[in-house]
Amino acid sequence: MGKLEEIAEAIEGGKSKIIAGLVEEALAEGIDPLKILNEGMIATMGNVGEKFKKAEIFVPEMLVAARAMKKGVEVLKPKLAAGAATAAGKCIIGTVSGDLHDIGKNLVGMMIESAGFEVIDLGVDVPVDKFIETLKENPDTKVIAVSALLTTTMPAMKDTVAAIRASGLSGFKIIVGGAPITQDYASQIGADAYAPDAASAAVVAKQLSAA
Ligand code: B1M
Repeated sequence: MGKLEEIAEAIEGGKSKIIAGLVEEALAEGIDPLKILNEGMIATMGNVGEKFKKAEIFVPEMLVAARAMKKGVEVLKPKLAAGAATAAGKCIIGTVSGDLHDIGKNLVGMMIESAGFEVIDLGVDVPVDKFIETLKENPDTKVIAVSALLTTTMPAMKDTVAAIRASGLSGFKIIVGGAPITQDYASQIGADAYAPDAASAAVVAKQLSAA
């Protein structure tokens, strides 16, 4: 079995204790960190989601897989976020109210940080008021990044964008993303940009903050 398959199997089986070692071994074998992330980890979470949809596994299995993935990402982080250098400004990031998914949001935060931003991570299940309060405390914020993973929390994303606009605060751009989010939806709710994945979120953040 190849190292990526071993990583995938360990994540799917929620083997948090061995995942860090496997990722280190993969890096030592010279496997590209992005390949480990995309093929060994993100693709595996897709499989986990499919199995959940078919009721082959349940929430506890999804949870332990997520924990294992986080442990693996910790090992990859210094490799993926190696480029942090220039001061691009502040970015406030969070997953919307009612939504507890944070792996994608954490990856987005990590890539935005490596693009030179100071990232203020509000975590998951972030009430609209928290975004606005943090924005008031950090008037030099350049980017607000809002994540949602559930179709049922897409309305919370819409409310978040609307409330930020209604606050009258300005000088920043809003980027949205997450599995159920599309460019169309982003435009519909008045976000400045949509990004399909963490790497493009960092590129878009940089472009918008320079505009
Ligand atoms: Co949940 N879950 N989950 N879950 N979960 C999904 C999302 C689901 C698709 C599974 C499925 O049914 N196939 C499904 C949603 C269905 C839908 O809405 N249509 C689902 C469900 C139903 C649920 C619960 C309702 C289950 C239940 O309780 N019955 C429940 C909801 C809890 C809540 O939030 N209130 C729930 C709970 C959980 C756990 C807590 C157990 C766990 C999350 C743990 C954690 O995050 N700490 C979990 C997990 C692990 C998943 C799956 C399996 C994996 C998610 C993940 O981490 N993917 C997921 C299935 C799937 O995604 N295929 C699923 C890897 C990650 C890297 O990808 O987050 O998509 P992702 O991020 C991507 C892009 O989306 C993008 O960049 C990242 C890649 O580079 N991106 C952005 C994300 N945010 C962005 C922001 C941006 C730009 C890009 O700009 C700001």
